[in-house]
Amino acid sequence: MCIYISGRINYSLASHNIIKMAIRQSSDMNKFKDALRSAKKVVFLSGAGISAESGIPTFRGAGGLWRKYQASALATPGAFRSSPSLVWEFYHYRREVAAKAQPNAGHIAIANYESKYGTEKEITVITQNVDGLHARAGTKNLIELHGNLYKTRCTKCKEVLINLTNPICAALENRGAPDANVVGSDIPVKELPHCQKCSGLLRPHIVWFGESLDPDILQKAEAAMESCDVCLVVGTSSVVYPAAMFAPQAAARGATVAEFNIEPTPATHDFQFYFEGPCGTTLPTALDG
Ligand code: BV8
Ligand code: ZN
Repeated sequence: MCIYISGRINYSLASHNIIKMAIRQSSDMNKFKDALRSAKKVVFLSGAGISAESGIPTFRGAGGLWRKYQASALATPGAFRSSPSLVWEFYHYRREVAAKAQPNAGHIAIANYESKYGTEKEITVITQNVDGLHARAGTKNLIELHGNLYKTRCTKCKEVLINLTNPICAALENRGAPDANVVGSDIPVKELPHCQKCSGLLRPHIVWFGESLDPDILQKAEAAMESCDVCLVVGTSSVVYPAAMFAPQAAARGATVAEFNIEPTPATHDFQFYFEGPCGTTLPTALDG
């Protein structure tokens, strides 16, 4: 059976699958483990996929919707300006989901690897996730690129605080239901979380789309990426910048990069190693010494 693609190039479906299979085949795990054993500086770069097996929906997977919204449509300053109530319901829901979730074998394998080799190697975990599961698994040297669900920032005095209370304010009690048939969000602004110091409206201390990352955090992450020998890219679709640039740049300067994902990503061809499968299974194998 032939398929025609633009430019009237046609190739058999069979060869199409062979090409895909070639990309999709997992790499030689023993070869990767040799490279990891001799590494002095190791970086883990994680995305939503590492928390998928903890029951936290990823952005682009089936669970990427809350009510009728794409998560990325709510994670913007514009959404917060136009409906702080809706955005707070969204984050309240995610705080509740993450609080009930447990770190999975992938998070734990990374934390155990750090405690076992952290004295002889420089090990850094850079995460795009805001769910706090790496820290709860025991990871110490952690860079949270995009903030954390359990931190708030005052929109007036900019104070950043850790806030673990659930619900974060009385008005959010029993709110945040993800069902598509829940319409609207009408919590008056005065009942949303406010700053104890200056009574300014609080927002999640999270980097939204269109917002710059904290320069110090970005600098720390870039320094780790520029000097690592081995980088393990775990559970990320590699489509959100600047995080999506990090691993391809490391591979381009000669670092050994291994991708752990359930499917290839736009960056897979940049990397020497690709291990297909849930990272709760593949990471413990890769990190067991
Ligand atoms: C910036 C916090 C400079 C929020 C996040 C137009 C205007 C402004 C900016 C832009 C623009 N166009 C492009 C940009 C840049 C933009 C961007 O990259 N957009 C993309 C969509 C093209 N970036 C930004 O805005 C960044 N800031 O550029 O500042 C600037 C400033 C002003 C103007 C211009 C530039 C800020 C980006 C940070 C946004 N905040 N998170 C929140 O969480 O609520 S990003 C958020 O999405 C995540 O943190 C993560 O980074 C990203 C999601 O990606 P993933 O984590 O990879 O998750 P995803 O679901 O996509 O993929 C999951 C993967 O796991 C899949 O590959 C799947 O196969 C795999 N998987 C699933 N299960 C498993 C698994 N793998 C292994 N095991 C499993 N079990
Ligand atoms: Zn304040």
